[in-house]
Amino acid sequence: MGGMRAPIEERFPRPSVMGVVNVTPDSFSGDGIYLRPEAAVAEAFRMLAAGAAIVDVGGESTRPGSEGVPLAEELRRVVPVLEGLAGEPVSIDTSKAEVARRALELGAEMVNDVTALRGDPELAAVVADGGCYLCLMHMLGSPRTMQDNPRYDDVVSEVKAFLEERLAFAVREGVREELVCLDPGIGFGKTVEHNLELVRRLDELRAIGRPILVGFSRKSSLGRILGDPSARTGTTAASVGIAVAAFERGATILRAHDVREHVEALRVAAAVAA
Ligand code: HH2
Repeated sequence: MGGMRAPIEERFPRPSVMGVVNVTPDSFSGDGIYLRPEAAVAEAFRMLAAGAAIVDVGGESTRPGSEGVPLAEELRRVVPVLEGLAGEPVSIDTSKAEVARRALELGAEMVNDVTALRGDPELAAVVADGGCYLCLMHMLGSPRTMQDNPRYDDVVSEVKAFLEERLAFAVREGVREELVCLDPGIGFGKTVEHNLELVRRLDELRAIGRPILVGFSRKSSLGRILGDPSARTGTTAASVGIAVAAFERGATILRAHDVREHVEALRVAAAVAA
């Protein structure tokens, strides 16, 4: 599991794109075409060739309303894909310690846990022992119920306090702080206005001092902003637009399905910022 890793902001300079590889039958974004491992691996290689800094492999859908998936099924989905991506930069999107352990053995360099180490009491130790990168994400409630009327007094300060607390927890459990990035969890217990407010005031999350990952790609808020109140997904162009807005407000890693479009747009936005 390879020595001391560089700080996450060195390994993933701003902006870096994380490509989404969902090995699930039921992803919200309708991209669950990768249940065949060869198809998922081929798509991941296309993303890397298009400029993704890392690909995020997930075998459990976390879309609104979804239930969890048993350990054996999650392993059955992701292990062949991880094997096919040996030697490539891979993140494992899981909240299960055993899935993370297998993924790290197979060369994954990041654990992306949408429960921010609340889901499985063993996961913190797996990450600490593996010396891998870690993404801690905010979620209100659980995927089954999170979109049932989410409420905050101030969404940004509540998400910030949560991420600070989970970061402190991870460090107490032995995770090196410089390996951690933080994520506001777009769509995870948030209305359209909550999601927009989190991007608008991203500087307040940056003030925690850790790189920020934003995953707004194809999420339903984008379709709703474009005028469809019952939208379940967003378009590529809308995804790119919000990714550039997030980058300009300090985001470091952008999690995206349409990698080439994001890489090109962000490269131009970064040239303006330079
Ligand atoms: N969003 C999804 C899944 N994992 N991880 C992080 N860190 N941030 C996110 O915003 C995030 C995430 C949901 O999107 P997707 O993977 O496209 O869909 P599904 O969970 O339905 O497979």
